[in-house]
Amino acid sequence: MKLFYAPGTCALAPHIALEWTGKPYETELAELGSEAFLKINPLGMVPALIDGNSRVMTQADAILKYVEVKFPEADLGIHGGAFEHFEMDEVLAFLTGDFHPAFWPFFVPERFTTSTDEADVNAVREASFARIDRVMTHLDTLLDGGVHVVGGKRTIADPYAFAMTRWTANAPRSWRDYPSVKRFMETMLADPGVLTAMKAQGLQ
Ligand SMILES: N[C@@H](CCC(=O)N[C@@H](CS)C(=O)NCC(=O)O)C(=O)O
Repeated sequence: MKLFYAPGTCALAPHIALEWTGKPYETELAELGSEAFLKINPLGMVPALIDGNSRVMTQADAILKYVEVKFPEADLGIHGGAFEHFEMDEVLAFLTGDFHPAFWPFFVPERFTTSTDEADVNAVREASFARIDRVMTHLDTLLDGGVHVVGGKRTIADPYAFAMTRWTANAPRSWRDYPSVKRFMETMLADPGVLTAMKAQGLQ
């Protein structure tokens, strides 16, 4: 299994999940924007995963789910019935559809305006602060003083939330300003698998 990643991106999530499985895997640094990587993922984004001779798999939540299902012994899924599984899917949809996009105008504001005026670009970036605060506040509510995002246990949702919450380090309100998120992040930052994946990506 080979994971294509770029340091500190949402690809850190499947990297941690793979680490938690305890099974062997490889990683390859993707050169974002390069012709070579566009041949691997025409969308030009990480993460991407290849399992043996499989086609290239994309989309962070789908890749995380693949790792969960492929390695049941790692117990990275939710326990319970229909409602508990709904809660897991609800959280994954929130992380993919609400949380992640809140950061796009923060990181690449120039993509969200046709203006090249620096003040306009900065205005787009500033507009992202309220959206980021909104999703961080919701994550804080989901955590509710606990250290897992869903189901009261370790699941693929934890590294997904962790990888993206790190991005608030340079936002006006960082993860340290949300009490439950802070506790969650500090717990994750003490996890050996998280530390191994971070070190492999050159992060601290
Ligand atoms: N829908 C994709 C989005 C992935 C994504 O936005 N990846 C970012 C890094 S976190 C990326 O590769 N960006 C490169 C670019 O936009 O050029 C997913 O959930 O996997």
